Order: sequence, then structure tokens, then C-alpha cells
Amino acid sequence: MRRLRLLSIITLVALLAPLVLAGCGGKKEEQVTELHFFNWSEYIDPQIYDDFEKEYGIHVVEDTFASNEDLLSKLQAGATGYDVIVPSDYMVAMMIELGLLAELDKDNLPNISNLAETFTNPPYDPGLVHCVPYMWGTTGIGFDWDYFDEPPDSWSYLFDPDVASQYAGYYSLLNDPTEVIGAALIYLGYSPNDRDPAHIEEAKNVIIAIKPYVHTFDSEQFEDLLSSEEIHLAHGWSGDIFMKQVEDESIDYVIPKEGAIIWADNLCIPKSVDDSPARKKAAELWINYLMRADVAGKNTNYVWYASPNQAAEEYIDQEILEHPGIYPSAETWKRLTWSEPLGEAQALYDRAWTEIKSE
Ligand code: SPD
Repeated sequence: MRRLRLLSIITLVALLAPLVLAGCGGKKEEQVTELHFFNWSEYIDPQIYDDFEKEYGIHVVEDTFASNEDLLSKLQAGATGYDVIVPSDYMVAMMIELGLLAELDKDNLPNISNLAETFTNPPYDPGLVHCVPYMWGTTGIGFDWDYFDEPPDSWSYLFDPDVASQYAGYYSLLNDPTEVIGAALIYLGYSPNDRDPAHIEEAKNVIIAIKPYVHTFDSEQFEDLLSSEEIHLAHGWSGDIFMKQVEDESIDYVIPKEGAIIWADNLCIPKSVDDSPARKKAAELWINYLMRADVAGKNTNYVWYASPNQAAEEYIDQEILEHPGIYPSAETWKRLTWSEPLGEAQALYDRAWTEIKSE
């Protein structure tokens, strides 16, 4: 009888161990029941929050940001309440350099083995020491077929004043310095990572010249503005447009012929979370859950972004896997460029952006 009671106690302790995580040095045990996830808007199937809570008893509170630069400035301003954040590739490299990210404990992330080989050693975080890839996509032009006979497949629709003026008041640009200056640089025939001050100045002047035609700079509702016909063209992210297309089939997306930015967003833990082993472990539990094949598949089916998770493919709808706007062809890949950390040239981009926005 006593042995049976002892066994039950051992089982109970084993079951609670993942959730009741002891602080060190004899501190009181801390139970994590809430996690703060700082994500891009509309970038997860909300059902996943409920499923996770049912399975692990941890409620995930989501807060959203609109650009990598917003995310960075929040962290730099001392925000310590976030457990998991979702920066893009070049921003991961910048955050590592600035010491803003914790290192991941791979023992807590067994689902990392689900990642496709190409995503296991990205240049911005070799060996996935700090982050794991979440979703990837491209930045192109969303449009409404009601106003076009052919897809607007050139950046000149947004940046050539002769063309752009025909859409005056009816198009949006992302509220995102890297994306907008990058797209203008591509339009001018340069790399979106160009560091030549004269080229950055040229791109700035192009944007200032067309600014009177821009309805709004927006990164969170451009797909809704397209659907409500407030705008007819939108500089935007692939999945957001395709997700909207499900309910409004006149909305479509094109990767401009001059080329475009390709990006990968990543799940990372801010360095401040290292102060609480319990929170860190819970954050890794959440990241590992998002990498579970069925969860990652379900998520891609909802957000319409490509998954870096190879094991998830069996759960992803065929329509998405075969979609050339989501998984671009080898031919299209040749026109795509990853954003890179800009080093000292970042200050030139920041200054150009301030001038663009204040003009
Ligand atoms: N609605 C989710 C949008 C995610 C966009 N992240 C891409 C950033 C690339 N610079």
C-alpha cells in the first residue's frame, strides 16, 4: 500500500515537472501559466492558442508589431514582458549583435528535426543558436483584378511617377523602411541591400516624388483596404494577400519582374527571459509546439505563408504546396534577394526613412 502511494507521488511529480519549474538557489517554485508572444498581426491560426492551452495549461497572450524596426525599438526601450518574438532574418542578425537574444536549449526543442535542411543553418543565425525559422514569404504587389487586365508586375506601378500617378490615392506602401527603400532600390536596378549613399539618396528621392500618390503607408491592413476597394494596388506580403483571396477572389498577388525581397521570420526568445529559467522553459515549450508537424501544417493552412517545416508538408493543403506565389518556382527564385544587416549603412536608411515620412 505504502509502495503504491509512493509510486503515485512519483508519477504526479513527473507529470508536473514540465510546468512547475523550480527557480534555483532555493527560491520559491514558479509556475508559468501565461506566455507573452510578440508577433506580426494575423500570423497564426488562433485555434493553436486554445490547443496549446488545453494541452499544457499555459495561456498565450499575443501582442502585435508592424515592422522589425518597431520590434527592435520596443526591445531597446527596455520592454521585458515578451517571452517569444518573431523577427525577420536580417533583424535576427542585428539582435544577436546587440545581445538582445537568448540562446536556445536544443534539448527542449526536439521538433527542430522537422525543419527542412535548407533552414537549419541560415547565415543570419548559423546553427540556429538563437532562433528557429517560423514562416517565409516574399514581398510583392497585391492588386484587385477589377482594375487590371494584366497583373501589375513591375515596381514602376508604385515608383515611376508617370505610372503611379494613374493610381494616385489608390495604392499603399508598407510602413516599413527596409521594405520600401529596398523595393525602390530594386526598381532603380540596385540590390535591396545597397550601401552606396548615392543610391540610397536616389531611392529616397524616388519615394518622395511618388509620396503624394500614396493613399497610406500600412503593414497591417493593406489586404483589407484592397478588398474594400479603398485601394487597387498594395505593396505587401504574399500570405496576407492570399489569405484575403480566400474570401475575395478578385484579390491577387504578383512578384515584380525586376525582383523582390524574400524573407524568413523566426521564433526567438529575448535575452531578458534568461533571468527566469521557468519562463525560458515555457517559451521553448511554445516554440517546440509551433514546430510540431501537425501544428506547423495547420498554421500554414491558415496564414498562407510557406513553412520551413518539412515534416509539416503532409498536413499542408495541396493547393498551398503547389501555389507558385507561395512556393515560387526555381525561375522566380533567381529574382529574389534576402535582406541583409546593413552595418553602418543602416544609419543612412534610417535617415532616409525619417525624411520620407516627414516630407
Ligand atoms: N501578417 C504577417 C506578415 C509577416 C511579415 N513578415 C515579413 C517581414 C519581412 N521584412
